[in-house]
Formats: sequence, structure tokens, C-alpha cells
Amino acid sequence: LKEKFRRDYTPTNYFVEQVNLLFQVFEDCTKVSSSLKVKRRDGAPENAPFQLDGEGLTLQSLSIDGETLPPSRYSWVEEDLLEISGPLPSSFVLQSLVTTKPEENTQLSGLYKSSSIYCTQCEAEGFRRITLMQDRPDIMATYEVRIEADKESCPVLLSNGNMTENGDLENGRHFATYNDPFPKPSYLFAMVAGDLGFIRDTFVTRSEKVVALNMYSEHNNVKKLYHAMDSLKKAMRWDEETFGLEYDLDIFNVVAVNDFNMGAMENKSLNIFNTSCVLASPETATDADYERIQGIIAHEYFHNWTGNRVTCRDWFQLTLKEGLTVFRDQQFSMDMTSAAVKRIEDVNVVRSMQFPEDNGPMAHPIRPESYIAMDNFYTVTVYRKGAEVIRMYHTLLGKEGFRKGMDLYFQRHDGSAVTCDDFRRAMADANGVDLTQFERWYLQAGTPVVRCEAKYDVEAKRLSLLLKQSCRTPQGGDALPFHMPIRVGFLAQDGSELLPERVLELKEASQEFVIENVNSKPVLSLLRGFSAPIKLEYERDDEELAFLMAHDKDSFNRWEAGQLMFSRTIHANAKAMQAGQAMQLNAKLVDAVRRTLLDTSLDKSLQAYALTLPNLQNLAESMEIVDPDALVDAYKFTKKEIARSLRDHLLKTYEANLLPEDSFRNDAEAIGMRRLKNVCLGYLAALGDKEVLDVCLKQALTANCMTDLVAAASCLAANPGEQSDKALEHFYQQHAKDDNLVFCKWIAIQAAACTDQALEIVDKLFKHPSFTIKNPNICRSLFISFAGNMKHFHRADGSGHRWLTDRILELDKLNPQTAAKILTKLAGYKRFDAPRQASMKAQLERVRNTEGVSKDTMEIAIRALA
Ligand code: HT7
Ligand code: ZN
Repeated sequence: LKEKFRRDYTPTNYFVEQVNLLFQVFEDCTKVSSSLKVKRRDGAPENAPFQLDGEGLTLQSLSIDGETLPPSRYSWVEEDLLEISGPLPSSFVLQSLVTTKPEENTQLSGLYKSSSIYCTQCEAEGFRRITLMQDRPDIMATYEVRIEADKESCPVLLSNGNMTENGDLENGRHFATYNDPFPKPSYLFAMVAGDLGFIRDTFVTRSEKVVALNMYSEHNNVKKLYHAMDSLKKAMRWDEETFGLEYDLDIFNVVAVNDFNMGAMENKSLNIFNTSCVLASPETATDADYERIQGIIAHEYFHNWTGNRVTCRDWFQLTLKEGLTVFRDQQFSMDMTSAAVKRIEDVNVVRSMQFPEDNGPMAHPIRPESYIAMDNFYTVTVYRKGAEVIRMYHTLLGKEGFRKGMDLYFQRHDGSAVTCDDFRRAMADANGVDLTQFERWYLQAGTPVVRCEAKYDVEAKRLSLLLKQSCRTPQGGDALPFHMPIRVGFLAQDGSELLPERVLELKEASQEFVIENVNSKPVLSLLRGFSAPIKLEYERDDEELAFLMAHDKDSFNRWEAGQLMFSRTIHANAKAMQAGQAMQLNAKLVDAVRRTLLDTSLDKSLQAYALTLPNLQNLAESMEIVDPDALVDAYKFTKKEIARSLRDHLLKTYEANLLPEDSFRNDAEAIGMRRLKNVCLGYLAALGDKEVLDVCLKQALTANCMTDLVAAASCLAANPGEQSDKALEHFYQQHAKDDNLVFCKWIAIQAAACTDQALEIVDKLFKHPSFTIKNPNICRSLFISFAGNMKHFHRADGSGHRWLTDRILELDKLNPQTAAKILTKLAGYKRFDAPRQASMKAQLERVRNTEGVSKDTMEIAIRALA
């Protein structure tokens, strides 16, 4: 296993500037002929060897400037690295012919077959599995591609850029050629060949260029592409209006495939999508799916500028494009839907997924220092914390300042492969500010903790805020202080804003901010909008929290106050559980929940989120030692007791938000109503009596959309019995049986259900005739959902851990990327109590000691055990 380090970056001696490819697709194998126009870099030695990446290729021939290279001139210096010895001309053409077998490629990296569709996935290092190439992002070349295939089975032939020619060939075959004028790194290459249906539309850019928009899928799914098309047009317009960024080619294609390791891929003008991130109809996709699809379509489109036009110099810089593009898609979604709701959802992801990663053995800075398998570093830290870091530039510099920085970034770097430092420099230079210290966000892992102490001097009318920051690095040392914005609001006793909101720039380990002329003691609203990815500590009682819940003008902090109240009660109950004492429900909490439930003036989506308990991952994060039994029992108790106290109100709110079954709407109001109604249903289901379970069953059987079906079925899956059996059978027969994506939902609901039969259920699902380990969506639905089933995945006897590890080892033989991702669910073992630690560790050791485990999965096991 070879570890690569950020500090070792060196430019190559030669660079490929033009790539010509010929794909000859046949039933059982594909021939790839490539012709690379290569140049020696100025100053590089004449006798420097030329190195090319190649993985799993059958090399048939190799020539330079038309002359076959004798085997003495080249050798595999590493398993996946071919070296051609020097001296070589200062410019030459290298031709190669390789054969690959896409039908046998189960890793889904390189050229592979998904159902009957040939497609490619090249990020991060998949292009080398297609042909020999300098497969690194700082090699940017123009591409010309010719695809030849059987016309009947592959009527659609696509690659990047514009189609330049097409026509028929002998033996029922045909061809198409493509030219992409924009130099790009190999990871953005794509080709598709298959029998696809499509929808077409156009977009007129603000400089009046007409862009052809095409979306492709298997024929039976074409009608589910319209939401994605609509989202794409919105994203194109938004990027013009917000960042002045226009689309640069005449065509933009999206292709949906069933088998995909991630959500989607931003290949230049030929985005390839996991069907789960593009197909939507009310019967098959939830409201959350609709929003996610809109966000991912936008994300991949936005990459055209942040990723493609300006790309990464090396893979350590991944957050340069991913953090920035996630930030951009978040801003887009905030503008398209509700800013507050979107912010709550995004912060929930950071807290429940990124904070645990930052607090475990996989912790890494947003710009990692080393990797063994790059695919393991497409993490919530690089993406989500990376986006929070970009958001901090936005908060520190303001909207206009951020835009100036973006403009300068494109002005300086369009068409090149750059670093996170280049981005930071553009932000600093465009605004004339010093962002030197800000680099620490790229250098140091770990979640900073900020403690706030406030003092108010009545006589002097002076408010002083003392902010102290600390952060433990994964190595156990203290991190250097970060530069971070803390947005603060000051509330008067009547709930109005006593002073205008401020952004405090915290840079020191301990820093005092003094504010003069404060007429009365304010209630502080700290870290509004979650202005920095930190854990805030500030002491306040439940009354003050209830005050903020009622009055804070920052919707995020209103929600946050409620979450704090919920967490306190649940944590207190978990402690009581552990001490063998009775659990209790805090009356102030019930009052606050009642007020929220009865406040019909609230936006219903926000009302629903205000009523939703913090998720278990989030709650576990603030436990010293995670005790899944105590935590889950305390969570269930708290939910059930709230439901018992407010049963009638919950039922009334549920009924008041029922929409007519015969007409489906997905406007913001209808989405809010469903969200609120289903939160109420969730509480009621916690009671588990016949009356409420009948309500759930009725909803499951009569639902006119997937949102309502999933909500009701989830409630019932956690309450095994007659109603649950009926609902799940209905779900399967009417919806899941013939639709892969709905089948995934059906599995996920059952795998996540906290019941005594959980492990037996997941094992049965694994043996279900429609389960296939070859499809990543199905694997994730079963394995990741089960790993989130806190009590039963973490059974103290280790059976859950063992079961999942058996599956991971099986999957690793086919798809290492997905297997490695699932193994991360065992990595945080040090956070658990002794028996669970021992059991998780034993499974990680088992993986480490298994012969033939992939480098992806091995890297996770090694890092977790380090
Ligand atoms: N940039 C894309 C990353 C991606 C990927 C990475 C590794 C293996 C498979 C992959 N598929 C897509 C997706 C994105 O962030 O936009
Ligand atoms: Zn991305």
C-alpha cells in the first residue's frame, strides 16, 4: 500500500495536450485506441522518462510517432504505472491500443456496464482503467472521441462536447465523433453508449446563446426526468444572476444510470447521474428527494465553473471544487426554497455526520495531508465542512466582497488547475484583507469548541463578551486558534432587537469584545445561522431557551433553542437510565412543544423542524461514552411522553394538515403541510396503540405520494404487528416490486426500524430475491440504514457488527469503493462503551487480517485501528 503526501507534489516532466480516442464497443470486450499528443516541459531533462497510469488494462500495442516501441523501452515500474525510458523528443505522439471488459467491471470505476448501458466514471482515478494516461488533474488536454457500437443495442452514443459527425458502418454498427474544445483533466472525460430514451429542452443564456439540454434514462423512466430538467434551467439562470457565470457550450447532457458509486458526476457537458439523484415522480420520490435532486442537478451544473473551468492541481485540493460547489448549491437551494429550512437541514448534516468524523480516527483537515485510496477522501469533511469554510469567507467578506473574490479567482485562474491557497489569495486580494490565519481551517482537523461568557455592567451600560476557543487535533495536541466569524444578535426583554446584529471576528484563543451604550441587559443570540462549524458552549436556563424559541428573529437560532431543550431532556434521561433511576419529562419542554404545535402563524416546514427531536447521531456526539441502549431508550421515552401529554393536539394538527387524496400538490405550502402532519404522526406512532397505528395504516394504504407512504410505513415498521405487515406488503406489491429506487426505500425503512427483530429482518432482506449486492443503491439502503439503527447495529453481543462485516468483506471483492464507505461505520469505536469497543475493534482487525482486501477498505481498517 502506497501512501501519497500533499507535500510531495511535483509537476510532470511531460504533459499531454491533446487526446484522441477511439472506442470500439463489442458484446464481450471494448477496444480503446488512443493517441496522445505529448510535450516535454521547458527545462525538463531530455532523457527524462515518461510515466503513464494504467490499471487492469490489456496492452496490445504501443508506439511513438508511428514507430512501435520495443518492450525494452517500457516497463511497469509500479503495479499501475508504466514508464517509457528516455530520451524522448520534445514533442511526440504516443499511440496505444488496449482492451477492457466493461461487462466484468463491478467496481464501477472506468468503463463499465450498468444494466444495458455502457458508461464511464473517471473521478478520481478511473481514466487509467480505460486507457494509458497521465491520470492527474493538473494535466489538462483537449479531447476528440470516436465511438463505434452496434446500432440496435446502442443507438445513443455520447461523449463530452459537441457531436461533429455520425453515420452508419458495416455489420449493423454505427459511429459518432465528439470534440470538446475546453482543455480538461482526464477525470472529467465521459462516454455513454446504450439504448436510452430522452427529453429535450433549451436554455437561452443571457448573452442569447441557445443551449440544447438533453436528459437521458432507460425508456421506462423518461417521464421522471422533468423535475431534473426544470431544476437545471433554474440553476443555469441562478448562476448567471448570482455569480455572472454563463454556460459555455452549445449542449448539456445528463444521463441516468442505475449503478453508480456516488450521487452524480460533473463530466464536461455530459453529467452522469445515479438514477436516485435525478428521477422523480410523486409516486416514487419524496419531497426530500425532489429537493435533493434539485440540489444535485445544480451542484453538478455549478461544477462547470467551479471544478471544470478552474480545476484542482492535485487531489489534496479536492475541497477547492467540492466545498465551493456545495456552498453554491446550498445558496441556490436557499434561494429556491426556504433559506431557514435549508440551513437547518445542512447544519443537521454537519453535526450528525461531519462532527463525528472529525472526532474519530478518520478525522482529517478539509485539505488532507495524505491518502492511500483517493476515493476514501470524498468525505463529509471535504464536502460539508469545506462548504462551511467557504461560507465563513462569505460571512467575513459579505455578499459583495465574496463576489469580488470569485470574480478575481476566475479572472486569474480560468483554464488552469490550482490550489486552495490560490482561492484564499483571490478572496484576500479582491478585498484587501489579510486571510493568512484563515489557512488553519485547511491545515487542522477537529471541531473547535467556543466558550462564551457575557458580562453586563448596568452602570456603565457596557456589555462584554469573552470568547475562548480550543480544539483538540486528532493527534491529541492543541490546534492553533482559528479565524472565525461569530454572528451575534442582542434581544431586549420584549423580544425586539436591542442592537443591530454583529459579526465578531474571533482570532485569538481568548478574546474580549466590548460593546458600549447597551441600554439594558440583552438576551444573546449567538452563532446565528451557525456562522462557524464549531461547538458553542454558553450557559443558559430553559426559560431563556424558551424566550429565544419564541422571539429570536434568526429562524435558525429559534430552532436551535428548541433543539437544545430537547437534547437536555434526552441526555438527562439517558443518565437516569444508566443510574437505574426513573426517566422524566421536563414540564417546560412540554409547554414549549405545545406552544410550537399550537402556533398556526408559523411557517409549517419550520414548525415541523421545531417539533423534530435531534437525531440520534447528533445526540450521541455530545455523550462522553456512547451508550446506545440508554440513549435510544431515553429518546423513545421522551418522544412517547411528549406524545402522551399532547396526544389530542397532535391528532388535531395531523388532521388539520391532511391534503385531499385525489389531487397531489408539491408547492411549498403542501410540502410544509405534509412535513408537519408527518412529524405529528411520528409522535403519535411512538404511543403504539391500536388507534394511532390504524391512522398510520390508513395513511399508508391511501397515500397519494411517496412522502406520505414512507412516513406512514416508517412509523409502522417500528411497531411490528398486523398493521405493519399490511402496510409493508402493500408498499412492496403496489410500489416497490417493479421499481428499483422504491425497492431501496422499502429496504431502508425496515433496516432502520428499531425493533427487537432488526437483525433478523436485515438478514431476510439481504436474502430477498430482488436484493443484489452489485447495485450500490441497494447496498447502501440496507447496510447504511442498518448501521444507523443505533440500538440494534450496536447490540452488545456484537452480532450487528459481525453481520455487517461479513457483508463488507463480500462486497469488497466486487466494489471496494462502496465497501470502504460502509466500513467507516465501524471506525468510531473508541467513542463507545467497553464491550462495543471490543466488538467493533475485533471486526476491524478481522478486515485488516483478511487476505486480498482492497486498498480502499484496507486503508479504512488501518486508519481506524491506528
Ligand atoms: N465530483 C464527483 C465525485 C464523484 C466520485 C468520486 C469518487 C468515486 C466516484 C465518484 N462519482 C462522483 C461528484 C460531485 O461531488 O459532484
Ligand atoms: Zn461535487
